[in-house]
This record gives sequence, C-alpha cells and structure tokens, in this order.
Amino acid sequence: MKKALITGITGQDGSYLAELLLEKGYEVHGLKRRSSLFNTDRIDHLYQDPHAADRRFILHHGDLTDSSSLIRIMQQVQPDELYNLAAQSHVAVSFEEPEYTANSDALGALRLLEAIRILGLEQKTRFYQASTSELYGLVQEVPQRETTPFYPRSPYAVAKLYAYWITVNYREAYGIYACNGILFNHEGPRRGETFVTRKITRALARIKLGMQERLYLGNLDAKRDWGHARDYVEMQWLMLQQEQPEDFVIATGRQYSVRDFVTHAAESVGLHLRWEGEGVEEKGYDAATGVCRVAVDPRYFRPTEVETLLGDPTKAREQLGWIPRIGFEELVEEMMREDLKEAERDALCQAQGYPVLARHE
Ligand code: NDP
Ligand code: GDR
Repeated sequence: MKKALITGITGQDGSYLAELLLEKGYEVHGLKRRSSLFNTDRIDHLYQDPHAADRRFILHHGDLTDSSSLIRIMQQVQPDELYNLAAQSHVAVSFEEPEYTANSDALGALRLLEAIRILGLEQKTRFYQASTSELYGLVQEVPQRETTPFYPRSPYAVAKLYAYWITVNYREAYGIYACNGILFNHEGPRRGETFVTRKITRALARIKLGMQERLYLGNLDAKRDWGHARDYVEMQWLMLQQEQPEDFVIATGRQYSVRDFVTHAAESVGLHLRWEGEGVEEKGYDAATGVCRVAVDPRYFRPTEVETLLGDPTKAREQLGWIPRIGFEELVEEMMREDLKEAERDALCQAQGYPVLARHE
C-alpha cells in the first residue's frame, strides 16, 4: 500500500486530495497544525477512530515553521509521496504578515526537502510543491506557460518563488523526484470564505435570505483563470506518477473578471445587480424587486495588484491528458447552491433563536 503525506490537509485542496488518494487505496497521512478550536471541518467526514485496526487516514500535529516536527513525522511515515500544500495562502494577508508568509511558504518547502535529504529518502519520496500562477504577477506573456518569466507582485508570490526554485534546485542537485504544479486559481464550495469567489457566493446567498445587507468588494476588473479544485487535485497526483519529474501549468485557458463572477452568480439565483461607488445611501437589497447592490470598498485593494492571469495548459494536456471537466458556469452555480444551503441552515437557526455569527470579510 502506497503512503502519502499531505501538508495543508485541512485546507481546500488538502481535503479533496485526501479523498482522491483514499479512493485510490493509499494510506493517507496529514499534517495539521495545532489550533485552539477544531480546524478539521473539511476532513471530518474522513476521520477514522485511532483505535481502528485497518486505519488508512492518520493525522499528525506539526507546522511548516517547525523543522523538528517535520523531520519527526517524515521519519515516522516515510511516505512514497509528499504533497506540500500547506501555506499562508492569502495574497492580501501576505502584505500584513510578510515575514510569517516567507517562513511558512518559502522556508517550509525547504524544510521538507531537507527532511527528505536528512532521512536519506531521496530515492523513495516523491515531492509535489504547490506553486502558483501568482508567480507570473505582472505578466510578461499572454497566455502564461511553463517558460513565461516570473514577476511576483506580493510577499506571498515572492515566498512561493523561492519555494519554486528550491524545488527545482533539489531535483537537479540531489536527484529527488520533485516537481512544481503551477496552478491557476481553483475554487469550489470548500474554498476559504475570504477568497473573492467564495466571498461573493456566500454574500449573495445571505443577501437573498435577508441575512446580509450589501456586498463590498475591491478590484472588480481583476481577471482570473478559474477552475474547480476537484479537477486540479487529480493533476497534483498525476504529476507524481510520471517517469521524470517536471513542472506543469494547470489552468483552463479561459478568463473572467471578478465582475463576471458576481454577475453570473447573481443571475443564477435571480438577483438583479446594481453597481455602486463608495458611500451609497440606498438600501442594499430590495426583496420585492430582487435588486441587490454591490459596492467597492478600497480597503480590499492591494498595494500591488495582479490584474490579469490566463494560463496555457497545453503541456499538461499533451503529457498528462489534462482536460478540465468542470467549467466556469458549473463552478459558480455549484458554489452558489452550496452557499444557499448554508445560508438556509443559518436562517433556520436564527429563526429558532440560536445565535448565528455575522462573519464577512
Ligand atoms: P488553503 O488556504 O485552503 O489551505 C492552506 C492549508 O495550509 C491549511 O490546511 C492550513 O491550515 C495550512 N497551513 C497554513 N500555514 C501552515 C503552517 N505554518 N504549518 C502547517 N500548515 C499550515 O489553501 P488551498 O487549499 O486553496 O491551496 C493549497 C496550496 O496551493 C497552498 O499552498 C496555496 O498557496 C497553493 N495554491 C492555491 C491555489 C488556489 O487557487 N486554491 C492556486 C495555486 C496555488 P489551517 O487549516 O490550520 O489554516
Ligand atoms: P488570488 O485570489 O489573490 O488570485 O489568490 P483572491 O480570490 O483573493 O483574489 C482574486 C482577485 O479578486 C480581487 N478582489 C478581491 N479579492 C478578495 N480576496 N476579496 C475582495 O473583496 C476582492 N475584491 C476584488 C483581488 O484583488 C484579486 O485580483 C488565490 C489564492 O488561492 C492563492 O493562494 C493562489 O496562489 C492564487 O489564487 C492562484
């Protein structure tokens, strides 16, 4: 039985990848960091009693900023495949916490690669690094492919640039099977609530049910190549099954703006949008007409923005047989549907007098 270790198993991709590997018969180990409250919502359905004899899903406490925990877990598990998905993954937050972002996102990758070396696992453990389209930042070529020069535009992207190159370097220096998946934005109902897609679908669902007044966003003209996380984790696995380790761009090759995303999401649930500038006095949502107002709040602008990203997945299509199954419309509609269910559940709790936290970002 193959063993995989996933860092970032409690995140969006980690949860989908864990499901996929369990389906494929792997023993799946996950690194989770300590938190004061449970942080395993996305993987609770995979939980197995620690006393079960045939357990194939095992969690370990550790942190990308703590070498000793990484070496200990790697020594214990001796994985065939190591997926480094853990990161402080929010671009805007990286401007507020640049040093921590560098520590976890840049040095975290180095610590894992060093653990492979220290333990003499160079010929055993295959390494996947979660690289990102944010490396292209201020784009030098359209569409972006594996050979497009990088120009990172945030502390997050700069940290991920280090992780990208240290992965390439350890592959060349020590013969480790190590590769970068340069993934463009991928979303889904499990997306963190403060990324723009989920923020939109969650807010529109709550507005429709009268639980939120208005949706505030930043740069509506930013363009992204959005795919579905379920499709993308399959490629992460496939990259580790090749004869030679290589780096791949994973993208859909189609681009939409934030404004397009809001428009499609609103239409799919019968809301009529009105776009506003700052300081709007009018009512945010009128249930009688279905008119819903979206306002721009400059607090969501970034000191340096990535205006446009569009990937060219030709290499992945030709070498990995990559064809994204879930298109933009289906992605938006699935996210809207799931957030409506969540909002309905919250509305029900509220109606019964139970407190519901009004968390929006
Ligand atoms: P999430 O933010 O959903 O998940 C990040 C995971 O990393 C969580 O499990 C989080 O734990 C964990 N984590 C954060 N810091 C540490 C740390 N110091 N030590 C250990 N674990 C830590 O990200 P996604 O699932 O969306 O993305 C997965 C990876 O892919 C990330 O590296 C991201 O940067 C990268 N990426 C994502 C893309 C996307 O569009 N989703 C596109 C390209 C790259 P906790 O749950 O406790 O917070
Ligand atoms: P991104 O994702 O920065 O591309 O990084 P995010 O969804 O945060 O932003 C996408 C674009 O939307 C604009 N935007 C807003 N963004 C947020 N979060 N909130 C807002 O209110 C808002 N309004 C407009 C942003 O300015 C940006 O242009 C994601 C992360 O998953 C990274 O970890 C990953 O590497 C990249 O995708 C590929």
